[in-house]
Amino acid sequence: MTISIVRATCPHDCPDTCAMLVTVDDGVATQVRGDPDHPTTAGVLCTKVSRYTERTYHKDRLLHPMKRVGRKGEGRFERVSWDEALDTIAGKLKDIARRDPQAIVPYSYAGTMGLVQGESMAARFFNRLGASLLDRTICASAGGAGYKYTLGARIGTDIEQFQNAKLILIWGGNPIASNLHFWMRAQEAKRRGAKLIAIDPYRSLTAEKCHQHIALLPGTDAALALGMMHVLVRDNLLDDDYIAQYTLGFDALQERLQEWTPQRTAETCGITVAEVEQLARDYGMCATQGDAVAIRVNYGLQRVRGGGMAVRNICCLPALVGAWRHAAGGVQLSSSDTFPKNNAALQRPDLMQKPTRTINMSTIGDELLHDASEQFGPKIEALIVYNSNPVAVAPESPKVAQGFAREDLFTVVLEHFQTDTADYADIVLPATTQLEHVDIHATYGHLYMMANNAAIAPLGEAKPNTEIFRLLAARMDFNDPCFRESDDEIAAQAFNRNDVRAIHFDWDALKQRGWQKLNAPDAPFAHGGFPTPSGKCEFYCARMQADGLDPLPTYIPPYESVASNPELAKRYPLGMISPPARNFLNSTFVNVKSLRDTEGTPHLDIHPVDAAERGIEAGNQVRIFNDRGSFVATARVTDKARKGLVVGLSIWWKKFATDGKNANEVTSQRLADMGNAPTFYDVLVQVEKA
Ligand SMILES: Nc1nc2c(c(=O)[nH]1)N[C@H]1C(S)=C(S)[C@@H](COP(=O)(O)OP(=O)(O)OC[C@H]3O[C@@H](n4cnc5c(=O)[nH]c(N)nc54)[C@H](O)[C@@H]3O)O[C@H]1N2
Ligand SMILES: Nc1nc2c(c(=O)[nH]1)N[C@H]1C(S)=C(S)[C@@H](COP(=O)(O)OP(=O)(O)OC[C@H]3O[C@@H](n4cnc5c(=O)[nH]c(N)nc54)[C@H](O)[C@@H]3O)O[C@H]1N2
Ligand code: SF4
Ligand SMILES: [Mo]
Repeated sequence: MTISIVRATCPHDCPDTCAMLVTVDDGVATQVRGDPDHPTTAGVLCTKVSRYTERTYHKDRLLHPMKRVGRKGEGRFERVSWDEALDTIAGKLKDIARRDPQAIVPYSYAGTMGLVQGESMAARFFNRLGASLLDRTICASAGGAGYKYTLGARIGTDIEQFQNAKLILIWGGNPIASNLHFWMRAQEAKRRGAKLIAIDPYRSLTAEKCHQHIALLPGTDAALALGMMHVLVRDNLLDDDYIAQYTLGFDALQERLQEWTPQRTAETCGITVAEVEQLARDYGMCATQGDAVAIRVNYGLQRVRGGGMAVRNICCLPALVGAWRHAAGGVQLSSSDTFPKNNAALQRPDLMQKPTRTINMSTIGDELLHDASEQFGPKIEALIVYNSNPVAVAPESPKVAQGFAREDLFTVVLEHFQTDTADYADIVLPATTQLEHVDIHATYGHLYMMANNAAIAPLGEAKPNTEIFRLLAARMDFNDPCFRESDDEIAAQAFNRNDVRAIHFDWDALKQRGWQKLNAPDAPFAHGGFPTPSGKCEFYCARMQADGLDPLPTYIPPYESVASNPELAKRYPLGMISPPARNFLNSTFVNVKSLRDTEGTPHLDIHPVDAAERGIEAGNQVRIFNDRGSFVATARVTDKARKGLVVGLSIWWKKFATDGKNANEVTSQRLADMGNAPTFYDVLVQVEKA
């Protein structure tokens, strides 16, 4: 018997990217726990990932390649050999590529956040093939764009500083569920006397535990930030010196803010004037007294039409009050641009022989149903899906499913499990999990480079994504030496050592140690130095103007809300949001029984008044519908959802849901103001007893 401890990294799409210690007993992983020495993990994993071995050794793991024998979507498959599977795929891709390789589309997201099992060998393969590019917009691109226009890059307050803040705004996020290790820091700040304010239309687990909860209408955050700025200027709660030295366009901003009186703000946001006034004064007073004020803004608020602008407006606040002067002040949406990733080496865009079109993953339903045209290019003939479950997670699912069901579409899915998407595949290929392969990680919530060692041998015939694309590359006669690189060789190139932040990066050492902090300053913008074209925080942004946007902070109302679309609201009077459930990670873990049992069945939180108007009682099955589709859930009558809003925690696999459908039946493919991003929480519905 040999027991060993292997250093690993949680691969999931979560800002925390925890350091894990895997106990391996005679080749079997028996336990996964958080590394007590890693400063942000602090020995704690969330419930989901503490069950990682349950997921890895799950009886339903895909263990060998399969080909479809039933109808698309039916889920009937038959085992084939790797040779047969790969020969079939290579034959088909060669045939399509002879006509036009752009008819082949990769579809992937962050099922694993690893830089190796994500976009390395896969990207090289598709670049060399000349396939369509994929615009990976499904999560964060609206907010990311708004953040970058204003501050220059996704760089923000270090999570390791938040415990020193005196006021923390938790804005559009539910960290108890989705950013646990930030919540641990916020709790510490609270113990040290900080005030926590949640800004969220829903009384989430987190909002419940903050000192104050401001339940604004979904999609109105941009207005709230404008109203706050109005009060800060009106009451002179400003850091004049910081504004003069490190910001651009203050006069124009001041002009714009005149119209955003607390009265108008309160009406737009569906809150009281006192809430607007007090929030702004708390923020401004705390900062001008010299204490650290920090904003943890999350992606929940940017899944609406004006989502990019909302994040942009919020990003203007810290500069106005000089919050960046403190290491514990400022704002954090994502830390990802602090990592100097070497995408040129990982992804080899130079292998692309000519420019190709880009397909937006957030409108995959429409894209799959598009015919060939001058403007669109060739009809999509093949889709290679890895690290994603689009049939469950992409908006307007009825169209997505219709697209995937096309008989003339060739679909390959690399997966751990027979997901809703895998049910539509022609060929399913078994992929390894994080315990079975090597990887290296950047993160979007802290500043450590993270290594993942393989703890156990691949289960069954599973192979890492990289190996699958290596084998396909060989069959396609792609001869560049990069197609023969090992996973370790790829990982060793992940960060750019010429960049001072990764100056200490050494893959062999990182594998041994597990993690290492980037060489980045504690307070990134204490003395300005914003990576914008002007070098300043841009209240006025010329790039936005060039991109056809308002160069100043403004409010863009939702596509679908009672105020912005009263005609539609006559038929569909309730807003609906579908944020993450605590025990799932997007659609991952829905098939792990212990976690699914904790979530119960798909449910819909509805306010007592809205429920009574519809004769709905707690526990009733209800149908949620609009012109796009419908799904069934169990009603929970609760004032956690504000009146006029229903909340369905997500993302259920359709096949585990009550009627084989989930919240994406009713979400739309309309895009946000920036980043070609989806608008999952910009939805009107009606609800009735099923
Ligand atoms: N357990 C768990 N953790 C996760 C995930 C998961 O599925 N489960 N998903 C991961 C992923 S992919 C991401 S992108 C991240 C972050 O994912 P986020 O989308 O930021 O999710 P949450 O942190 O749950 O925060 C969403 C909160 O925003 C609120 N919200 C919705 N609309 C609005 C609005 O218009 N304005 C405001 N102010 N609030 C609004 C919701 O009610 C909810 O409480 O979480 C990651 N972590
Ligand atoms: N209604 C609604 N829809 C949403 C959201 C919402 O809040 N509401 N959130 C959106 C957001 S923020 C996001 S990020 C997307 C997430 O959407 P996705 O990125 O599709 O995330 P998951 O649903 O977790 O699916 C990831 C899949 O990758 C697989 N996988 C994991 N590791 C590997 C690997 O190493 N190799 C291979 N081949 N496969 C692997 C997992 O088994 C899993 O099935 O969903 C979006 N959709
Ligand atoms: S999902 Fe997030 S909190 Fe849970 S172990 Fe992974 S990184 Fe940590
Ligand atoms: Mo996401």
